[in-house]
Amino acid sequence: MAPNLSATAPTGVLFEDDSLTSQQEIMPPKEATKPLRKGSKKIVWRNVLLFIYLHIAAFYGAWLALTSAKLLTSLFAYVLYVMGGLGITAGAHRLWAHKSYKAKWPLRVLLMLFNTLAFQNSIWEWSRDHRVHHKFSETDADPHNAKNGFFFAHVGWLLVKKHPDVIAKGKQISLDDLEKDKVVAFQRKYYLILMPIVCFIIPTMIPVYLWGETWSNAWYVATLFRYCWTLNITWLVNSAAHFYGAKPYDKSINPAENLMVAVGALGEGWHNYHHVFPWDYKTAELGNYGTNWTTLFIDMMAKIGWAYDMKTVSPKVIMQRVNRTGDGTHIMPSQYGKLFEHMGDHSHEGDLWGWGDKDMKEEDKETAMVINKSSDSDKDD
Ligand code: ST9
Ligand code: ZN
Ligand code: ZN
Repeated sequence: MAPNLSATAPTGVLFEDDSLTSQQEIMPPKEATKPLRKGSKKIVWRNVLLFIYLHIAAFYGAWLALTSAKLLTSLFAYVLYVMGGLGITAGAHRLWAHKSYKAKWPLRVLLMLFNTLAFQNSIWEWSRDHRVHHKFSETDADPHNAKNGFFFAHVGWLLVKKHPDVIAKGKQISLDDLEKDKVVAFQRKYYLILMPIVCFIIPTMIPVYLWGETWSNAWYVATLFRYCWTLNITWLVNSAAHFYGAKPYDKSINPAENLMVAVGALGEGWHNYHHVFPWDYKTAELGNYGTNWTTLFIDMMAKIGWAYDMKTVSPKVIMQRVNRTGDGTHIMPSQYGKLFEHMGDHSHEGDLWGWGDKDMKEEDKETAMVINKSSDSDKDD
């Protein structure tokens, strides 16, 4: 159909057959002039097929849980989800990627085993990619750059080759602490033996041998449904919590406060706070255990002395940041924030990956509150 043009001036690129538009005016949109993103869109078909199988099997497992599996098998799957989840949240995430607290060796071993149960690659690889995610957040160097869309941030990034920037920029991040940790090194070295045993074989055998479950129910419910569920909940932190929610701490970034994700991900949905203060062991401002089981777990471990030097941000520094860059949705009364308006600014500029980032300001270290402080923590941070 011919366009109905009332004006005589050329209209620019409205219709491809617009006779009033000269060829010179038909410029490709700016985006299209960019070179194609090298590497990152090369599909890895092995992963695509494995994830399709996993998701179909997980749906079948959910159906079996409702129709034929023993209640104990479903409860077992739930407990495994929480254990594997803690291996990611309290382990790979808050302990190893962000150094937001320290753990004695028994807790590190426990978290390493929990982490292996979740099979999200070795702690070393997970932490490296996660530091890169924080330090170069939402750029091509971010492994699951949410600017590429919800699907890419959720799972798409695991189905394609990495963007060259991820690898180049990733090499700039210090991993010395992870190299030195013997528990991390052990898991990395034996990952391909440990992971199948801990994530797939033992969870399938326990229901069969301990309470007479069928192999099929054990495999599809306790193993594949539970694994797929834990993966998707984790991925929601990268997808949903980078798209939906309020931004009380920094409105200029995409990570947001997402209650639904926080509940499912054992406290990891308070993502606006977490990207602003990645070295806070609570990954949230308030110590609300109901929406943050991981904080409850770490605090319990601190009670028996296995967790210590838990770093958190002082209310004064938080309110300064809320006043300066928040979107106005912070739950504290605004007058409370105003009290701190003139107190100077100790909050972070630029992205940090966590405690010990070379760009972390000394004054931020000094104003941090350290809970359950160890006597040797000064030389050891
Ligand atoms: C999984 C991980 O699901 C999920 C992580 C989610 C993170 C969430 C964070 C949110 C906050 C925490 C919330 C937790 C909530 C938990 C709730 C729980 C209830 N820097 O990797 P390659 C080098 S995993 C520097 O093969 P390709 C690398 O060393 C699921 N260098 O890249 C290597 O060098 P060399 C199961 C880097 O070929 C080379 O590059 N696992 C970096 O592009 C090639 O490395 C899978 O599905 C870096 N950052 O392949 C496996 N990265 O050769 C998926 C790489 O010298 N992965 N390098 O050794 C793969 O198959 C591949 O990695 C790929 C990319 C296809 C994705
Ligand atoms: Zn994030
Ligand atoms: Zn993080």
